[in-house]
Amino acid sequence: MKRRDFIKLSSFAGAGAAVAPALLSGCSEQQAPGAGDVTATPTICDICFWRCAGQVYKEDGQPWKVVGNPQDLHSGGRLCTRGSGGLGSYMDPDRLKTPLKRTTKNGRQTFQAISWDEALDYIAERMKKVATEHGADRIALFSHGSGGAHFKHLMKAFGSDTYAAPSFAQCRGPRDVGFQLTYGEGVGNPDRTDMEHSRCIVLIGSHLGENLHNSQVQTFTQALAKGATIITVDPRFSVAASKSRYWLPIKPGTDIALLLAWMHVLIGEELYDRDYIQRHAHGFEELVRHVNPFTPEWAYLETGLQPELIRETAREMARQAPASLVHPGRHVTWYGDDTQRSRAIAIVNALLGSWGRRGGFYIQDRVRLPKYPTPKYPQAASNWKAANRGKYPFATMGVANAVIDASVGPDSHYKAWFVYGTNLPLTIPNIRAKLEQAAENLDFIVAIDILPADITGYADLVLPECTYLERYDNLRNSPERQPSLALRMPAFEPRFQSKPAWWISKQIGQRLGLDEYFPWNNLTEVLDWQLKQVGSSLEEMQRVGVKSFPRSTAMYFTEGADRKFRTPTGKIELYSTRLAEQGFDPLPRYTPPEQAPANHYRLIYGRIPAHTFGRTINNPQLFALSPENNVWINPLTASDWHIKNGEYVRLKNQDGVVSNRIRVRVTERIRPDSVFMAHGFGHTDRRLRLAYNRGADDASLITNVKIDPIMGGTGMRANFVTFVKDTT
Ligand SMILES: Nc1nc2c(c(=O)[nH]1)N[C@H]1C(S)=C(S)[C@@H](COP(=O)(O)OP(=O)(O)OC[C@H]3O[C@@H](n4cnc5c(=O)[nH]c(N)nc54)[C@H](O)[C@@H]3O)O[C@H]1N2
Ligand SMILES: Nc1nc2c(c(=O)[nH]1)N[C@H]1C(S)=C(S)[C@@H](COP(=O)(O)OP(=O)(O)OC[C@H]3O[C@@H](n4cnc5c(=O)[nH]c(N)nc54)[C@H](O)[C@@H]3O)O[C@H]1N2
Ligand code: SF4
Ligand SMILES: [Mo]
Repeated sequence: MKRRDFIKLSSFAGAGAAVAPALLSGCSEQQAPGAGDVTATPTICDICFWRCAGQVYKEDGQPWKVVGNPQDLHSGGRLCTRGSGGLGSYMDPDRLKTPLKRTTKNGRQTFQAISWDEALDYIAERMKKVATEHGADRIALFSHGSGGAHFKHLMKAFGSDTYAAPSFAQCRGPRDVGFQLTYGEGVGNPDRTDMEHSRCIVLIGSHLGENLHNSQVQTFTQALAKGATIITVDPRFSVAASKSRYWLPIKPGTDIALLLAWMHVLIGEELYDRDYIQRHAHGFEELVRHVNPFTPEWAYLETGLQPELIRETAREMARQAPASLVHPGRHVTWYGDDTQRSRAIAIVNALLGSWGRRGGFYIQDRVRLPKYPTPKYPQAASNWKAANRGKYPFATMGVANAVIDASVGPDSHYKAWFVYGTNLPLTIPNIRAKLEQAAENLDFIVAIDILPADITGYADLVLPECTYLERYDNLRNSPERQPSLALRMPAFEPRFQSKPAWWISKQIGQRLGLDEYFPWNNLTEVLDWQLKQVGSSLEEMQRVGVKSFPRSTAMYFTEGADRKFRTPTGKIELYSTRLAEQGFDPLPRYTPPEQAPANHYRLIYGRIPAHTFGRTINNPQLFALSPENNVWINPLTASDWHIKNGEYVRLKNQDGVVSNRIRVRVTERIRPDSVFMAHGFGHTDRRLRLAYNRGADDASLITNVKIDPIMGGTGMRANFVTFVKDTT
């Protein structure tokens, strides 16, 4: 037996038992909803990370519904499908109920329920042991989601400065770095696209409408209603493509060729914003020379897009500029040259003069909210850069895959992990073998989750956090159009023995002698103190939930004025001096994608409106909407393989990995050379009684991973699949 087997089945969960999804009858049978004693409690949705403010309605103390807070400009006062199903996360009967400790029973590893005191004492003891034997810096934190901030604070206070979020190296890292290199600042969260005022929007991949980042979809819809031109570049006829004037069904992986050809047209036909470029840009001459060979005719051979279509779309972008933007995308770790693609997107936007302009990209602002005073953190002996071992010089935070690499083997840099709210086995491609190896030699792994998610099977200790509807968290203070603060507070008592992240981290901190970093009894004291510094109070926020503040900066650049950008040249760097310095291509280079092996199809994946990754599949409300994913196959492909609509198949990738069974959707909406599936399905932990074994997991098929040398991102779209008829 290995030191750590992946535990799929707890000794006390009824394996595989079916649960009726209709758990949420909500209010009593006799009366209409809302007829009883109704209360509303402010919250911030945590079903994804857009963080819309909402109100939780209870009737006679019973859960009724969660809806948007009308005062919240950040969300347009509305929640999306998933956010409206938030009660399902609270009500889920499969939630983690007590702290769990790995133990061996009759020669088999399993989890045993233990008390909070036992769990917290154990963790503090193990942390001290690692600190004594190796150094406090040898503990890494993986985190996604608001509660992670409390663990980040704990880790820093303890002397560890390794923090990695898959939302960087598996998601938006390349675009943040690409824009940072070009403009000296990133796109931000929420993305600073000024779509409500745009007259032309170009979407490269970004499948808004299926990607349901709430207010972004709303501003996109506003632009549509005002007659903006939408140009969607996607090998799939996405929902956004169906709303577009131009759909460019590009050959996957060739977007940089298209972007270079657009630059060629904008420059060659003198359609770019000459004044903007002269005033703000560095390296225009180099760019002119660089894009000279990349004609639309050249790009046609790469992308399969007609030269006239490339010219016409470039002209349309320029016609509407500067209220014209190429959306930077969000999940952009596709082909391993993603920072270069993001740079190319940034450069097209510069040629259009849209950065800092109305209808392009606005300047974000936020509330100047002071931090609650605690002592300075100790200097950690090493930080996440140690895990990168000199690679990925432009990573701006821990690269999750590099931290995992540095946790494998007896001489590994890291000796212990905290994993908060991130489901590594389904999130980082081709990672299971490494997770097992890391688990073999790490001193301990603690997982903090609300569900027995797949990652918990690798942990020594699993801590049940309460859901967002049962806890306080830090205030939302997102950089955006209109600065605002929003409060998340408990609408319900925590179910079972679950506890909030702030409480867990404080308890561990106290056991480590770090009391001075937690000089309060309850997070409410911190929130109240902070709010009072900006003229509000916890009492006020408990009433209103959201409070807007005036902007302290202009929303757009001052027309005709110079500006200093935070780049080495102080200009928008079309030619990146920083990339050149480190030996990378200073201007975006196109690398043709790998070709499919015979009878294989490129695997592409994305979102569906009803779910957020894998985190909502077991949510009874959202499961009812969409219990499994399907694979989109073009009718030509389906007929070659004699596959019928609705039939189940398995997908087999170029390395022989076979997926779970997945239902086929035969549709013209996908190119014949590709197949498409939604990410997040195919869970492997039986304790997730709804999600277990439903649908297929795209991550398991992504064994060819293209690492971006600039920032460490994991390019995931270099994989191909063929079909295995399902006989079960
Ligand atoms: N409902 C819902 N919404 C979500 C999320 C969720 O889980 N559920 N997650 C949120 C998060 S964290 C993120 S990062 C975003 C991600 O959402 P996006 O940033 O929009 O993600 P993409 O990878 O662009 O989206 C996939 C699209 O890219 C297309 N595509 C595939 N290959 C190529 C190619 O080579 N070229 C081009 N041009 N297109 C290609 C696919 O067909 C698909 O339509 O969504 C957010 N919104
Ligand atoms: N193959 C493939 N891989 C991908 C993607 C893809 O499309 N395909 N998308 C990528 C993208 S864009 C991103 S952003 C990442 C995201 O990947 P992750 O960071 O892993 O995010 P989630 O999948 O949402 O994982 C959430 C985990 O948090 C737990 N959780 C939910 N709510 C809470 C809570 O309140 N408290 C705690 N403690 N835990 C909670 C859930 O049960 C789940 O285990 O994945 C990336 N990886
Ligand atoms: S976009 Fe939807 S799921 Fe995400 S925070 Fe907003 S309401 Fe919640
Ligand atoms: Mo993401």
